[in-house]
Amino acid sequence: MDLSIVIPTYNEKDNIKNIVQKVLSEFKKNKIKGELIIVDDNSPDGTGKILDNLKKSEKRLIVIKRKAKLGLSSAVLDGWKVARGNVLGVMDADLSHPPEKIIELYNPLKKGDANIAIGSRYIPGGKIIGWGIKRKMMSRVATLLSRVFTEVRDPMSGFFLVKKECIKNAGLNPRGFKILLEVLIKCKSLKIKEVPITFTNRIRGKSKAGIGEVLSLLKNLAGYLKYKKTVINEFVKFGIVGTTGAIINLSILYLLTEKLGLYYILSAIISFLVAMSSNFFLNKIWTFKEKIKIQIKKKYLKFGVVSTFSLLVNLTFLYIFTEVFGIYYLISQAIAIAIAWLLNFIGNKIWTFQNN
Ligand SMILES: Nc1nc2c(ncn2[C@@H]2O[C@H](COP(=O)(O)OP(=O)(O)O)[C@@H](O)[C@H]2O)c(=O)[nH]1
Ligand SMILES: [Mg+2]
Repeated sequence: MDLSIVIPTYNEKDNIKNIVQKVLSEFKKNKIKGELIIVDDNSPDGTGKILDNLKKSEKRLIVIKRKAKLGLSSAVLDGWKVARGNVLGVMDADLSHPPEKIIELYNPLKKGDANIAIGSRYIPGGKIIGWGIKRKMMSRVATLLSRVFTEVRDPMSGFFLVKKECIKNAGLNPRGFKILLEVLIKCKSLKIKEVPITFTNRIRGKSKAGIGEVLSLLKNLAGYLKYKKTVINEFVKFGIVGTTGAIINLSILYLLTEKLGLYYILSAIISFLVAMSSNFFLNKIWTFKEKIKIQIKKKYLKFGVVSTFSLLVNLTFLYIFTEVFGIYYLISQAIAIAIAWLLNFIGNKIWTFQNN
């Protein structure tokens, strides 16, 4: 057996037959020795019965029935446990992930060019059809947050193939909705290939992603800090650099205004620019360990954009906390600085100093 694809299902009666037939016909068409493993959580809509019928005629279909809705990641892991292929995969039952892309994901693994291939919505050529603005925003924010831990463009994708040897002994956490991120963080020596896909929102059935899934993602993200000590390291260094920046800013402001007699607003602009530049260089070479020369102009500009944005965020929160919530302005500012500082770090880590 070469390839085992797992599809977790919960209430997918209107999609299940279609997706099973499409995946199996992709195996046939591309001469892949594959099996399809459906893990159903006792769907009350009768998905299980349809599966029983399909199984009679499809010998490459394996059905695992679990007692209750036990979660998406755990369903995938249970499917992988019985998988016989040396390449394991996942996709949704709702036809959001195009089955005709399976071969494009499979080829780089077969050739040895990669050991994990991801169907990606956020690289050139990839797109999303049928999501409203709210869902798009939520996906973007979650993706940005998780990119603190990985350089993959679409670490929230639910469509990927990975060599079995990569996930062995990785200790993957069964709690959660995003098994790919789990794999990207815990598996070592991954050679990653992202393949653009068009994600089409489900036409039939309801999405199971809700507030519970968002909360579990945030919890998992916090836990990932443990695995990515470099992120904590960078965060601390970023904080130290910021503190030196503040000292430089105040000193120059003082010198220019008091000793050279410059108008204090002009001094403030100059001292801001000097401090920002010093922050930029220190973060480039010390915090994020880059060669000084790499894309210096472009990155300087990006750093400037993030710094300015974070200053605006700071002022906005200062205003809201003080004027709307009536908090004492110094306390408002302390909270606002913390928020702006976190965004400043994330923005620079995943945008300015991301090198792919
Ligand atoms: N077995 C199982 N499958 C689930 C569970 N939650 C979601 N799924 C399935 O996982 C896939 C992704 O869920 P979906 O609702 O499409 O999420 P979305 O694409 O993020 O909106 C679908 O095939 C669902 O049927 C679960 O708790 N157990
Ligand atoms: Mg879906």
